[in-house]
Amino acid sequence: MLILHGYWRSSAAYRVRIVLNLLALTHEHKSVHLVKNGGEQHSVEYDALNPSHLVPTLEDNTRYDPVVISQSMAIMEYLDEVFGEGKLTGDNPVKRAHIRALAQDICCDIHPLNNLRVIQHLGDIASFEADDKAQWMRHWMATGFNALEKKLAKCAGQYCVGNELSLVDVCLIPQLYNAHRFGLSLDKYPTISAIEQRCLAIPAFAQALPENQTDAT
Ligand SMILES: N[C@@H](CCC(=O)N[C@@H](CS)C(=O)NCC(=O)O)C(=O)O
Repeated sequence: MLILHGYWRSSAAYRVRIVLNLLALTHEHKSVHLVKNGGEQHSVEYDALNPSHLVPTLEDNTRYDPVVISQSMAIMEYLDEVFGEGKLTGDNPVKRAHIRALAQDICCDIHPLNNLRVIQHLGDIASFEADDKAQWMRHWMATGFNALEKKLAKCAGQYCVGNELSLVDVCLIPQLYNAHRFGLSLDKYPTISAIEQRCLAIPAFAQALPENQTDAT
């Protein structure tokens, strides 16, 4: 059995849900509530699984030697390699590098600045209120999307890289969910917006939406 430890609103877990759906992999979902009781990611049980106290974490018990994997990019590449045909990651070294670079523009340069613990710390040390936090979120998303729009304008077809889905689309859609949540207009991003419409029309993406998860409140 594949077990995904995640949270409905976690964009990193949302990425992995999309890949599980695209590969038609049945899995058990274990909810780690990031807010309740100070955050279940800090519990002793979860610490034993992932001392980084971040979701997602994947357990793969289908193997002779069960494995525990953290980091959504590592999880997605593992799933694509083991259960898929490696198509989401690219079928040659140049394409793989290109896909990883664009995915990391989102996962490494935008998303960490939007993370819950960063926002909470800004409240603690700089007295950020809700509006300041939302402005911070929008600022870093806009900074990232300004560059991404230019890059995608050169390489997109139906999807971010040509006409086949890749991990770039998988990372983009959850980040756009956050953009809507924090009120960032996408008017300046026609390429990104068109890709969002196409991806959300695919059942694997729609089923992975936060609101469609059993732990959504
Ligand atoms: N680089 C990690 C990031 C994981 C991450 O930041 N997860 C967030 C939710 S999207 C989290 O667990 N936050 C908990 C916290 O900030 O306390 C990955 O891609 O898996």
